[in-house]
This record gives sequence, structure tokens and C-alpha cells, in this order.
Amino acid sequence: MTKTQPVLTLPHDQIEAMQLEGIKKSLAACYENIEFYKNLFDQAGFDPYGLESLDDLKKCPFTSKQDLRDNYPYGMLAVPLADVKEIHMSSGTCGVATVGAYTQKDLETWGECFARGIIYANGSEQDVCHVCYGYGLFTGGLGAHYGGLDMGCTTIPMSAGNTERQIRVLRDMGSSIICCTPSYAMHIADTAIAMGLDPKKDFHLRAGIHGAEPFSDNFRADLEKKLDYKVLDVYGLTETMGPGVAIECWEQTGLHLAEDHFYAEIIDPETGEVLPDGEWGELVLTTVDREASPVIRYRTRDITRILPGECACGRTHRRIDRLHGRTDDMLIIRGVNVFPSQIEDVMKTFPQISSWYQITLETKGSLDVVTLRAEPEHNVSFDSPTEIEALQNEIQAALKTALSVGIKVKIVEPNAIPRSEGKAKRVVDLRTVDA
Ligand code: DLL
Repeated sequence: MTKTQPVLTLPHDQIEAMQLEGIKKSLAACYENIEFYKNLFDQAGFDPYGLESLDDLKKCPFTSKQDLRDNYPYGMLAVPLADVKEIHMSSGTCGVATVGAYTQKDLETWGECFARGIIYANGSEQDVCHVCYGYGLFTGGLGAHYGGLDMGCTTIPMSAGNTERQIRVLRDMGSSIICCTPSYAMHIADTAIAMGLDPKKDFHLRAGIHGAEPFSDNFRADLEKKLDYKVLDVYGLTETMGPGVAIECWEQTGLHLAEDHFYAEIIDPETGEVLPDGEWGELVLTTVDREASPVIRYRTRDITRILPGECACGRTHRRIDRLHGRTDDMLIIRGVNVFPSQIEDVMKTFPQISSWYQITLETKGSLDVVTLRAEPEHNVSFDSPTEIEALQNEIQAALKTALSVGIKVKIVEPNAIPRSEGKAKRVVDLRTVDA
């Protein structure tokens, strides 16, 4: 059971030595057991036995989601199937699902990594850990569950959904840590308030370990105010393990990578060149000691940067910044590149607008038309349609100035934007693609 993890404060050169040792073994295991890696390394002229420093990894070719898809279902296993104890999968909404397989040791590592979130929340076995990420093939539910168990917490496997019941259990069990997507936490908070509860008095939450989707600082502040707790951001992806690859500590100044298990690089997504600390780019991950599904230089498509300097918490594992979205999130609207997070940045300068919004892209004639539907804050009421129209125009103008692109803004009724129990759907792309 994890009570403390001395590895979290190891001098960084010792962490690097662990990474080098682990990756050397992992490269050999990939080359010897996975045909895909054998071909990849041979074709690139990369010697998997020749790694002398972590820097040498730059010579190794990248891997991508497509590679994992091409080898569905079992082509990326580095161990016999009998050693695989659990399997998770990405949703596969955009194609074939990607598979993450775990040996017993991989499952223990996972629990230990997620437990860091509870350690960062100053938690202990005294905590009641309410898990309402979805259980099942999605890694959120079981990842948080294993973290709760590893930490020795009283762990409640709620899964997502049945929100009113969630709320009763949260209240009755005195849950102190809640694990779910930030958008589901917001839905729980709003529903509790609508049920006449006062989350500040009726709940006993201290921390929320929220991730699986981007959320702005504004959204976080809103959540913290409504639920009277502290929100820690957790990052992960099915391909490398699930939640726990990096988690924020109480300082809320970036997410500590679990560097004893993952080696991170930031690259320029266009050129593939490795960027120095502090520069924004695409996160590339190599698993250090994953047994069943190791990945080498996996291009996550997630945009972040490595934060230079040390964290005030004293832990030595490097931090990544909160994610800015994905390289494949980028919308190209009439030739202009726009990230949904940029739209959100503009919206949050309007205090009348809540955190619930959705962007719809459609084709009208030969043009892409973008509509932003946004809900007002609950306490904002409009006296007249003219007042709404004026605000819409004001937001439209601000978007045009900031992004150089025309976005139609519609303020909709409260609760008009669909609530999600898992990841929120912020962008609906209905554009027709030319053949
Ligand atoms: O979302 C794993 C997870 C579960 C992470 C619970 C955190 C909490 P996938 O479904 O494979 O796995 O989706 C992975 O989600 O590449 C990011 O684009 C996005 N993502 C995950 N965490 C964050 C975060 C899980 N904290 C994809 N902030 C990743 C922003 C995130 N985006």
C-alpha cells in the first residue's frame, strides 16, 4: 500500500538513471517481441541495443495512434496473452479502437501513479474517495479506483451517471475526494444546487481529481467556488496507461509527470524537432517500465510544455503545463487556424457567460459557418431581447478581433447545452467534406 512514495523527491539525475535503465530494457523487449517495432527500428536503422543516454532516444522514430490501430487487437503486446490481466480501450469513435493491456505489475504501477493524485491532495487512508469516472473500457473509473485502493482510501465505485443518486451518496458517505471529468463535476454541482442542497454545507469534499478533457482556469475557479474544494488536474491516455501519467499537486502550478514510469519530450509537431523546456509543442511519451503494452516515442497530439524550474512542493518530477488542446483539435475556419481553447479564452472575459458552451461547424454553400452557443450564468437574467442581442454582438466582435474569424454567437437558455457524464462534447463538426 502506498502511504508515501520516496521516489517523488529523488534527485533528478537518479530519476534519469532509472529512465535510461528502463527504456533500454523496453527497447529490447519491443524489438524482440513486437514485429511492428522490429520493422520500424530496422527500417530507420535504429539500434535498440545502442542507447547510451536519454538524448540518444532522439534517433528513434516516432509512433502514432495509427500504428496502434494497424496492430489491433493484440499486435502490440510485448508479453504472452496469459500474462495480460486486464485490457482497456479508447472509444474508437474516429476509427478502430486502441488497446491498452496490463500485466499484474502494470496494474500495480497504475494504482501507484493515480495514488500520487491523492498524495498531492494531502490525502490518506482517512479519505473517502468517490469515483464517478465511467468504469469499463474507459480508463478513468478503474484507474482512479486502483489509486484509491493503493492509497488505502475508502473507495466508492459509483461510475458515471444517475446524478441525483451520486449526490445523495456524496452527501451521505461524506466523500472527501471526488474523481470524475471536470464537466461532470460541474453538472453534479449544478444539479445539487438545483435540488436545493448547499454543497458547501452538505458535502465534505476537500479535493477533486479531474481530467480526461481540457478545462480552463475559469472553469476550475467556478467549480472550486461551487463545491468548496480544490481541483487537481490529472492527465493520461489509454495508449500509455490511463489517468496518472501526470497530476497536479496542491500548488496548482503544472502537473508532475510520473517520471519513473514515463519519459516525456516536447516536439515541434511540424518538424518533429525536440523543443527546449518552456516551449509549447506536442507531448511525446515513452513508457519506462510498461510490460504488456510499452510505447516508444508515442506522439500524443496533446499540446503542452515542460515547465522549467522546481516546484514549491519540493517534489522533483518535472511538470507539464495544463493542456491547451490537441494538434488535431485545431479547427481550420476559412483558412484560419483556431483552437477551441482560444474561443474559450475570449468567452471568459464576459462574466455574464457560463462555462457551458458548444461550437458547431457547418457548411453553408461553399463556406464554413461557425456558431458558438453559450449559456448565461445562472444569476444573469436579461431584461429584453435587445440586451441579449447586444451581448451577442459584443462577444462576436471580441472573437473577430482576437481570432480574425467570424463566429456567430447565440446565447441560449440555461441547460440547453447537453450535459455529459464523461467527456464534454465542445465541438460538433457537421461540415461536409468534398470528395
Ligand atoms: O481520458 C484517460 C483519463 C481518464 C485521463 C481520467 C484523466 C482522467 P483517453 O480516453 O484515451 O484517456 O483520452 C486521452 O484525453 O490524449 C488528451 O487529449 C485528453 N486528456 C486527458 N487528460 C486530460 C487533461 C483518458 N487533464 C486524451 N487535460 C488525451 C486535457 C486531457 N486533456
